[in-house]
Amino acid sequence: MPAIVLVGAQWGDEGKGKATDLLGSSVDYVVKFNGGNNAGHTVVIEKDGKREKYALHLLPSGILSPNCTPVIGNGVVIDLSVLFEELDGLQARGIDTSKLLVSANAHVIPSYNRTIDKVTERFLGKRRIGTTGRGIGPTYADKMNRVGIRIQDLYDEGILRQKVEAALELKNQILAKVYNTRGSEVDEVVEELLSYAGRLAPMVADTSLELSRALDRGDTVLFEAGQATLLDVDHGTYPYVTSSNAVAAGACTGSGVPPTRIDSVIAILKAYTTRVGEGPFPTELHDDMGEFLRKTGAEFGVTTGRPRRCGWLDTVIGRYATRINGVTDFVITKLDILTGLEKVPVCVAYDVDGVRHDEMPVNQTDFHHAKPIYEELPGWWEDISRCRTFEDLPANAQAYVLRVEELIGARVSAIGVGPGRDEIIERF
Ligand code: 2SA
Ligand code: GDP
Ligand code: MG
Repeated sequence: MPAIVLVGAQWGDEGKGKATDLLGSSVDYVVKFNGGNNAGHTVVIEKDGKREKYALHLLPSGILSPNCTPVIGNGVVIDLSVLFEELDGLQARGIDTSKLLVSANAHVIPSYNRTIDKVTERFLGKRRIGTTGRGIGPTYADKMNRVGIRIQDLYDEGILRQKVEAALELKNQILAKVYNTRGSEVDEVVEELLSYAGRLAPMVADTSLELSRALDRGDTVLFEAGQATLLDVDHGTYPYVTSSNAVAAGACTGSGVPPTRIDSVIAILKAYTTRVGEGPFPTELHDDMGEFLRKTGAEFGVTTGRPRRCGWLDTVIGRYATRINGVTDFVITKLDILTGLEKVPVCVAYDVDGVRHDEMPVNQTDFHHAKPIYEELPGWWEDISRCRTFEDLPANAQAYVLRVEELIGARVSAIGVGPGRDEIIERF
């Protein structure tokens, strides 16, 4: 399987980082193709007999696998201060980061876009999106408006200055007049961006060409999505989405590798559902059960520490993820968190103002009104964290996986039973 895309099936934090890290040892390249340091992946690795935890934001999870070349593709937006902070942090822990490649076409998050992200959210008040405040939306908006700053601009000071001047002319006025906030100085912004250019230079590459040659050689390339299907700007719960294409198709535009070269799509589906930020969430639990999932599943944001909203598994969303991403295989994560429940409810369809919907409503107003229709599956009490084959699982846990597989319409090839690298069941 030379080109594999890995995506989140729900609203993110499904455990993509762990899945990528797991595959990382057998792949040659791991490519981040969308988003930026709004992402947060936790990877737990056994090192010298001890469990070590790594939180990654901007860097692809493949950076933790020694033989893997990590790539930041053209579809990513890069906060350079965060990039070097993350690299320094990993180097201090003995991780070799020297193979990292960064696309010359990727966009840079200038400091003024972080300011705009934060003040816009404050201004929106109740209508806010609940962004991570990392400047993601304003930077993608600049890209589409054709006023964005790209990595390659750091090596042409004249162009860089022109772009910053043009951007600030408008943005400083908006900041002052609408938000009553001080703007940025052109010189300061240019100077800060140029200060990274030297250290970045050896990493800058034509990553599309590099990946094309890698695939020609028969190397294995893993494309790792940030965020997830329902946070995708086109196919998610708009406007409560991120500003990039987090679905499998985004791997092509975000890396410069064409669709005809993609061989398989793996979607990560958490055994229940979580969401951070605002927006509709039909199976959300506001009771003790929601608190149980948050506590047992340690559902707090890796980037901002925000408590995640929690609810039951929604297989309407799972089916939608199968269709939109062309999923060939699912990995169900965190099945261990559901241990100890008498019944495990699974949403199979929605009731929208008295009408049953088996598929994701195309109209967002309908989705906001969707009430889950549940099927209750029998639970299990046995600790499953040491199970390593499907047959090791208690009968009711097996039945849960098989029913979910039927409802989402694609094969479940692996099941997570704990956060560790080895706490996984592979099904062939
Ligand atoms: P943004 O900052 O413009 O991308 O925010 C827009 C929406 O996208 C959601 N979003 C996320 N949802 C889940 N996890 C994310 N990353 C961190 C993590 C979250 C954290 O992996 O733990 O630490 O808070 C992520 N990034 C963006 C966001 O909540 C908005 O709804
Ligand atoms: P990502 O954004 O999709 O990479 O996911 P996050 O890293 O933000 O959140 C997933 C969390 O679940 C991390 O803390 C992982 O260590 C943890 N995790 C992943 N798979 C499993 C699993 O099967 N069981 C348990 N208990 N934890 C898991
Ligand atoms: Mg995350």
